[in-house]
Amino acid sequence: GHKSCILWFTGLSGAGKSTLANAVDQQLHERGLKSYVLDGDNIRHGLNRGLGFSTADRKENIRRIAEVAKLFVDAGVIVLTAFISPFREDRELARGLVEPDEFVEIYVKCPLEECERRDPKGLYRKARSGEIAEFTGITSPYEEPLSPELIVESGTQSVEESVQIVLRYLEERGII
Ligand code: GGZ
Repeated sequence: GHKSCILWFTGLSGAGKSTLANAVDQQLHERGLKSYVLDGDNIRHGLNRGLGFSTADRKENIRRIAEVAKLFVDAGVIVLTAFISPFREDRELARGLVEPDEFVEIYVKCPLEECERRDPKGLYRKARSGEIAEFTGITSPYEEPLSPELIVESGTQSVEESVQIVLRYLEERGII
């Protein structure tokens, strides 16, 4: 068996949050555990369609995601959320919705320069040219976590290494 919890991935666009969350999800699945990934693909295109990237919309985006994540915990699932979630206040709100031992904040830390160098979707280039306004790290803030449960250095570590760090932590904590 396992304890249900929220694995809250936070970090810049292109840091690798979704990639890591999905890789961890796959490992949990292989161990027969019930888990589910919430990310832009299933939330920003559905429930939160209509929300943009102003501060107010990002806060509402994260608030709804946190409430949905709490429902997954109630349902006995390990839920992995992969959103920039740039504001400390909003991440703390999410943390406050569940028991202290049910929230694991994972900072997917990658230098802005590296995210911008990778620029998988060409969004940083568009942000620099002014084609996209309020882009995180360029023209909109990212507040680094002050005391996350885990920091994963995605600029220097492989996805496999990062997955192992997350799984080892969950084992040590008795979550899985
Ligand atoms: C940041 C943006 C923006 C702006 C579109 N700023 O790399 P991606 O493409 O796939 O991930 C980014 C995603 C961020 O959505 P989140 O819901 O995670 O953001 S937040 O938690 O701040 O609400 C990026 C894309 O959407 N994107 N415009 N202006 N990222």
